[in-house]
Amino acid sequence: MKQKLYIVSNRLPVRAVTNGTDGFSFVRSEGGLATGLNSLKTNYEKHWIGWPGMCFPRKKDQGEVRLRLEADNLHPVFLSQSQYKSYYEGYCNSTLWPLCHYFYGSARYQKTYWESYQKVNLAFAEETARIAEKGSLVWVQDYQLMLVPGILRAKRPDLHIGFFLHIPFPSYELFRVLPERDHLLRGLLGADFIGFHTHDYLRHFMSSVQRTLHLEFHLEEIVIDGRAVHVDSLPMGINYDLYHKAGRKTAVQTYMQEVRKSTAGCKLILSCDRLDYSKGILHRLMAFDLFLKLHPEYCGKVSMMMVVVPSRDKVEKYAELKRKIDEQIGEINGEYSKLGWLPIRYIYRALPFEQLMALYKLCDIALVTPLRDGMNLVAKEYVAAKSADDPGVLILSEMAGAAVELKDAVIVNPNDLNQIVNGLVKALKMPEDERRHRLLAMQHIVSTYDIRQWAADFMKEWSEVIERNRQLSAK
Ligand code: GDG
Repeated sequence: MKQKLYIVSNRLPVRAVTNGTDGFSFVRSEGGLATGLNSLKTNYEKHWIGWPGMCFPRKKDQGEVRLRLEADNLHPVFLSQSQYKSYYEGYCNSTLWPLCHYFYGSARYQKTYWESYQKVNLAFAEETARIAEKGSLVWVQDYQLMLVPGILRAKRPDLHIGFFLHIPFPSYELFRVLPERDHLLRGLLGADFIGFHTHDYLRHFMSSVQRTLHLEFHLEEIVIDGRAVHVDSLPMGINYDLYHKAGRKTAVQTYMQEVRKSTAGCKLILSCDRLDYSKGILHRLMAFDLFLKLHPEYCGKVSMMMVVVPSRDKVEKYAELKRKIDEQIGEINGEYSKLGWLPIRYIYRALPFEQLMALYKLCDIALVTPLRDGMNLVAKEYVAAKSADDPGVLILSEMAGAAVELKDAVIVNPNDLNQIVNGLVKALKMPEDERRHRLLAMQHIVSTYDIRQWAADFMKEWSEVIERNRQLSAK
């Protein structure tokens, strides 16, 4: 019989959408995580616990949603509108997110946010405790659910608990600012194994544990309540083949031709992110403005293809960012446009996969300049999508976790607009041989350590930790 693996994440890999006036249906929203975990399907029977993407106030609807989802091993946790506001928009995205991305001054502290975060984490842990089979594996994901491992361990000590943090773990000097720092750390330490994207995040976590909880650690192991918690850095990868082979799809080629028709003779720069201040979109726009000012020879010859995917736009900071982006694009286009040439083409919506792939394939440069980013998968996807016969250049912020692996990108500090401008000029002038050499070196890394390898490594290391703990407790 297959071992059961329960994945607990804020969202299920499907989301409910309203259908007409009363009904609803489910759309799959497969991200990288779902793909990586699907590759483990031969070894485990997978179950997923998470929010179905919509609030269902009526008990009758909740019952129906549960019935329909459970047929696919998906287990919903329902949130009320007010929980969505205070837990998700509140503690998750107005307190933890800005703090972990070094936007200390933007973090909001409200008692109701924290109370709601605790309640929702409890609800996720209770649902997991209710359905998980004895002795099975529970893999909790990300900053929305940092208390779940601790609650679950208290309720169900028979379970094996893993945790992966997808965003940066900030330095102790920032983390200590959180009034609830002890609770969050103790929550995380309920896991047997905790993974981070980079070694730096891991170090920050270790020093927070040591200085906040005064626990000792040896190498990558912390001892708490007579139990060992192991930590490691495992940079998340992508489904390399999916992106590398995307250009063969007819739909992708058709979109490429369409875009090419209206941008002939122009070098294209890709800018693609969720709407988020951590992604450095405003700095990127300022840098592009400066680039056009300092290098008028490129006017009419270079365009930026800017895709911004709506996200958290009910949070005031995000709504304000959207307004500023719109304004700045308007100003740049107003100032530099010529008949037949637009400096920035702007799309504010998520593109279908094939259209995004057409942009990855067509753009000569990807400008990925977050001010902070746990990893940044767009950088890896762009590298995978390009090919040796048309080698693109990746300009990458040193503040993205991806910069640890992608050393052959043109690395810039996103706070220095001149570095971005120089990066653009360097990329535009780079000889084809050098572009190819850099691309192939990065493709080697991204294809070797892909999402399947990441998931498999996490599971392997976690099972070794479980085995060691078993032997320790048998002594
Ligand atoms: C968090 C961390 C970490 C983007 N535009 C479109 C679209 N996308 C897809 C990309 C990519 C994903 O969204 C974005 O992933 P990122 O990693 O860049 O950023 P976050 O959403 O902030 O993710 C991050 C990640 O978790 C994983 O651990 O890397 O640091 O913040 O896959 O392809 N997809 C479609 N249309 C778009 O217009 N279809």
